[in-house]
Amino acid sequence: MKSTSKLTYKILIGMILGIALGSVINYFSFTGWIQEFFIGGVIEIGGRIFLASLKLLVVPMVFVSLVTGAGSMDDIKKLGRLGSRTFFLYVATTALAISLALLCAYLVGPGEGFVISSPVDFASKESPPLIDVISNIFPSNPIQSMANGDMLQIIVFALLFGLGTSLSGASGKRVLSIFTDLNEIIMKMVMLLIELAPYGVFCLLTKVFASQGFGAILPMAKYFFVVLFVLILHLTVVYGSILKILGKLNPLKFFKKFSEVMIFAFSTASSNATIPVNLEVTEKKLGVHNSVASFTVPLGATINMDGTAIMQGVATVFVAQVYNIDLGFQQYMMVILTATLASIGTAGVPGVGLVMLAMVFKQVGLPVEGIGLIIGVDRLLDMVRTAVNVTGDAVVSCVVAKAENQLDEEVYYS
Ligand code: DAS
Repeated sequence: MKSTSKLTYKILIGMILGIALGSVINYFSFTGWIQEFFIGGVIEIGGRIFLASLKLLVVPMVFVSLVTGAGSMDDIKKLGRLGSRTFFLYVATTALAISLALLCAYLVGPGEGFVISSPVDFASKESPPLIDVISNIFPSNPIQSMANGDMLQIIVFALLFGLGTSLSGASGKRVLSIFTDLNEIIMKMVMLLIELAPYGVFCLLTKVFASQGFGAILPMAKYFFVVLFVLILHLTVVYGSILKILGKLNPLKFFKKFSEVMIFAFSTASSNATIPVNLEVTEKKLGVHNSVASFTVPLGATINMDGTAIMQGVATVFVAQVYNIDLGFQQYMMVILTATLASIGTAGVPGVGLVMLAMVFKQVGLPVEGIGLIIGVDRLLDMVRTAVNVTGDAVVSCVVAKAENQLDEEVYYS
């Protein structure tokens, strides 16, 4: 455990050095070899290798841990109960997040008095219609789903495969023991890769702050800080209350142990890339049994995006105010529904929140090019909201595991 907190400090140092160096490079707008060789070469390569090393583990880890988890479930009714509890909590926290965001944005008015210099055109990517998202959840070709990294399809196939082993007597038990050993091996690979984290986080943050700096925030300060405020409010008050009230667990213990996962999510801006670290910490440090975490964490990375919903709530009010569009109560309700459902069908990768936002704006008749106004500060907000997204996944995992008596409180409080 000591080495882990030492690693957390090393990751924090990597983070602080990356932000500081990137901001200095941006402030003095260095060019020449610093941009070409250092940022464009060393930093770019370091960041890409770190991200790729995390992503390479996602599909094998999700598949193996889910088969192991589902296979150890001898009671299909239990899986049904676990699935419905998890899905309900994920949808409820996302709806609460966006409602909180709409309320705070409505009270503060981030878009009031904002003069549009020149609306930036935003080529919105088409989001898949919801009917396709739901029907496509059942994979027609599981190998292709794994090759494409389609998380919902991988989850469904792994659950079916795991249930198949639990219903296959002795032969199923033999297959399950192989997957259990594979799971251990993959967890060890995660531990090895986590050692790279301080360097990877340094590279990723140097690159972001060298290009973005803090300058991009100024014209959008009101919008930026309203989103940041609601993100922090949801992270501390909502998740703290859920842990305390629903899980009867100490929130401070949770945040202390989960901080390293939040730093990962912040530096990668990808819930998917953070799955291996989230699984490792949720199981090994928060005491959530594999049969729960292997299901709730990958599922959450895909369908649970409270941080993203918060950005969408504030962005909706901001753009409506900038363009002097008066959205009625019904349209705000439609925003809540659309954003909550939109988060179900999209994977946790950088920038996906903006793609979903186009879907929300279309639904309520807001000009999609309004998204072009917020792109400048979106990368920094994406990093923070991804940290909130993955925290929501782990909070629900702890609460559901506690309700299923699958949480080892000795580990949680160790
Ligand atoms: N970066 C996304 C994620 O990985 C969140 C977003 O784009 O809003 O969760």
